[in-house]
Amino acid sequence: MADVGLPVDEVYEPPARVREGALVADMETYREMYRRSVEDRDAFWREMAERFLTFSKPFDRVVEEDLYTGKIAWFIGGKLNASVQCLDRHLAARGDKTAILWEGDEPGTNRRVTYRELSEMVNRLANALRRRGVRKGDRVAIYMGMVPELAAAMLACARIGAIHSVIFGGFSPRSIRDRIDDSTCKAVITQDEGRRGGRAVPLKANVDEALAEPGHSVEFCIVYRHTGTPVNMVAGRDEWWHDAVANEPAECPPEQMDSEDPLFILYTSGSTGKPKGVLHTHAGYLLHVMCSHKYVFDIREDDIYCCAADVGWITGHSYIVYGPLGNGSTTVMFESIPTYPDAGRYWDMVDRLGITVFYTAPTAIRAIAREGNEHVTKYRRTSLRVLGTVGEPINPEAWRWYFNVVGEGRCSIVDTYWQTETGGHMISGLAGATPMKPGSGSLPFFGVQPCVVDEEGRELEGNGVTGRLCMKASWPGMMRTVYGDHDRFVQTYLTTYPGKYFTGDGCHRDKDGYYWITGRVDDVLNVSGHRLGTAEIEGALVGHPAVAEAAVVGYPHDIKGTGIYAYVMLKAGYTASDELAKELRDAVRREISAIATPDRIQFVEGLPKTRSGKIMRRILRKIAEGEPENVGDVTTLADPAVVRDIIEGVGRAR
Ligand code: 6R9
Repeated sequence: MADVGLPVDEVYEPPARVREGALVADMETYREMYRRSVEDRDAFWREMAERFLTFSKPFDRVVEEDLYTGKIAWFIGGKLNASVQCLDRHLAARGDKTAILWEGDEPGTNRRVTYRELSEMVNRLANALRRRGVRKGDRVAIYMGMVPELAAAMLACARIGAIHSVIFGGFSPRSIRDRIDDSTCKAVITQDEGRRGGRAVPLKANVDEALAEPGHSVEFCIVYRHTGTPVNMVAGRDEWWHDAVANEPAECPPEQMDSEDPLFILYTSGSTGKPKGVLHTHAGYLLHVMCSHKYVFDIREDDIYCCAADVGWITGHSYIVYGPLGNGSTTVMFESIPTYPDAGRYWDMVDRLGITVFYTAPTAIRAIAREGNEHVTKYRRTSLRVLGTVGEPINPEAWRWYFNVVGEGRCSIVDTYWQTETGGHMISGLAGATPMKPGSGSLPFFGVQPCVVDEEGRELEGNGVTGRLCMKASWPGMMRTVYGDHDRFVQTYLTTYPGKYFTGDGCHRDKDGYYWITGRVDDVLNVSGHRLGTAEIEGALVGHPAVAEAAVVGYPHDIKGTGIYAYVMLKAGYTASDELAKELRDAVRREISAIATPDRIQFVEGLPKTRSGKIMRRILRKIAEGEPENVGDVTTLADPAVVRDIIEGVGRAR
């Protein structure tokens, strides 16, 4: 059996043009900085905090942590405000610099919002919120599309010390209500409609439905007018954004926040229970995302930086809003989808906006790669210097396509491993320094102390080990608690392996100390007593030229205990056949081992995904187990219809 992390024996050096002038341009510098960040942690983070943040009252101590009780605090005693870090500090030198470069749903519809304009928007809205009774510590729900006002709403909350809870614009009214109730939000900021891939998203109507049943905590809604489509406005509750800010001054004194005061809540699903409200704070979170944004992507003053994620997810919070704005960068906000109007949209946008750093997810890369290279090669892409990936392990095939076809070998790829809970990057290369291996997140970011443990929690020392990924110490951007349920925080993350933070991911550390994430351990299959990562099998399937995407789950098997069920989506131009199924089995056998051979292969037209692009294995598992009636709620999927198609196709599995 091959290594579980499926390490690929290929190394790519960062291209010379990327290394030249980089903040960290060689591995010696990285190693020395990393060494200091763990061996002399206080001094390292004190220096970083002083360099990246502006405290109105300096902090007394750097860190206090107890990974048994989950009491974690950074930059203790310091006072600052995240909105000041992202706006006020930049006004003198960068007031006229574009803060947010918006690309609307239709190609070429752009808006440039300078730091000065953004600051005014934020201050006016902050005043409006304060006037309506929002105080420090109050929760405010934000349910919007990808418009600059979304970032402004977040920063306006931060300015007055309110805790924002952004709810992804694709969530259903039920999910909105659950989240509003869980953190008793006092207000909702929304918009009339969003736009995505030529379709309207009824944001305001969804909020109305969420609030239809009485008994909620919401006192008022502010509605930003985006598409202009008429929406229902509830008298005494709803007010237009433009009316609410019309007479507000463009200056709003920021609340002086303690380093450890909450900045936001973001709900994320675990393997069990309802979504958890992951809580992040002002100083530690902001420092971690600014510092990682700067070093990982090697951000320079003139960069046009684009993270194509949605602000409704942690990637958007950290690497569209807080990291880039904290650093005074120009951050692109993309309202559309990678395949609208066609699979060339990203590269069309890259050329028109002059994007230099581009950050997206493997699922998007695979989706556009299957449509053919001509969608890429018809654009120049000469502005690109750094490419990033996040969200799931990237299979080497997709990595090579990103590197060779999109980047033409001229760009570095940073594969950034992290989680909602971690706030920012945990394992990632630095664009200008780290030799790249396709499919590996590579090495820990500064201050991050990963370790690999076996199932009993024993730490596996040295290289060439496979196990579960934990963190031995806290880092500034670490979540502080589950909102309203500290026990759940401790239970979920700190008790599986006492004294360590458990990521829930499996991983392999190769001979060079590079980390290879093998996927959630909840997805590990035990086949005839052999452990297999679903991601590993998927990687082997996707390595076949006919395969666009694959998802593997386990199902009960009389002899093996767990059998392997593979859902396979083919690239355009290929058709399902027994022959192809055989070829795929051979490929898996070849890539991994005979024990990894799928027992059943079902060719499908699409896979059930959340709107953030994560495959919903729970659903696929139920179908593979022969219990399609138990797939549960599919309404939050990007395309609920695929589930029906898959269920209908079960009989044709080969
Ligand atoms: C940022 C984000 C977290 C989970 C995480 C892991 C997977 C994220 C990855 C990756 C391999 C990467 N993941 N980035 N796996 N390589 N570069 O995605 O946060 O939505 O909370 O998901 O995503 O399994 O545990 P979140």
